[in-house]
Amino acid sequence: METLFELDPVLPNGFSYLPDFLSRDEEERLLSFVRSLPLHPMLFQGYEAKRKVESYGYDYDFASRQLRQGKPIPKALDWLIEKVADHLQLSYDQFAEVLVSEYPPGAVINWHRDAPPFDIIAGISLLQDCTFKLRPYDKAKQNRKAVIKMPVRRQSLYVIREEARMEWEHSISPVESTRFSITLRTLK
Ligand SMILES: O=C(O)CCC(=O)C(=O)O
Repeated sequence: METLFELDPVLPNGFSYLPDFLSRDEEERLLSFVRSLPLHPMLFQGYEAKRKVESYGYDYDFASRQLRQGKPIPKALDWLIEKVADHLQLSYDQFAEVLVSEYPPGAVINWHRDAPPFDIIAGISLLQDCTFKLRPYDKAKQNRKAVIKMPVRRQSLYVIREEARMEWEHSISPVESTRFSITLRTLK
């Protein structure tokens, strides 16, 4: 049975959530930057998703399953990377990939675990809240109904690592109006 935790979800180990990670001014600053980027539709296994993306630092190619060197990480994001690194007691340099995503109304991200080369994932939400879902990763498809749903607010930070990274998968339900996210990833 699906479970909706509105206030105090029992989250998997390794998943953490910090609402109000950004101030309204910081969010505005990031929004003007991401809106200026030439984002392109996400391609996955030959299909064009509704969401648009651009990756920096490294770029994981889902067709060849290879990590490629990507465009340089924009300097305009340095302060954000420093802020997340400070919060997680990591160094700036550990964040190897920055992915900017735009979810137009109705866009989703389907169930997945992140690509194998990546380790910690830190996600910052902009402009619009979303419903974030987690479920145990179960290749045998026995236990796929045990879904945790939680609201992830604009200006918040979530972090996925360890058990939540390896033994759980996540997805986002269709958004009602445009949402942007910036996800930072370390390498294994
Ligand atoms: O937009 C988000 O916060 C989720 C992004 C995500 O799951 C991904 O890029 O793999």
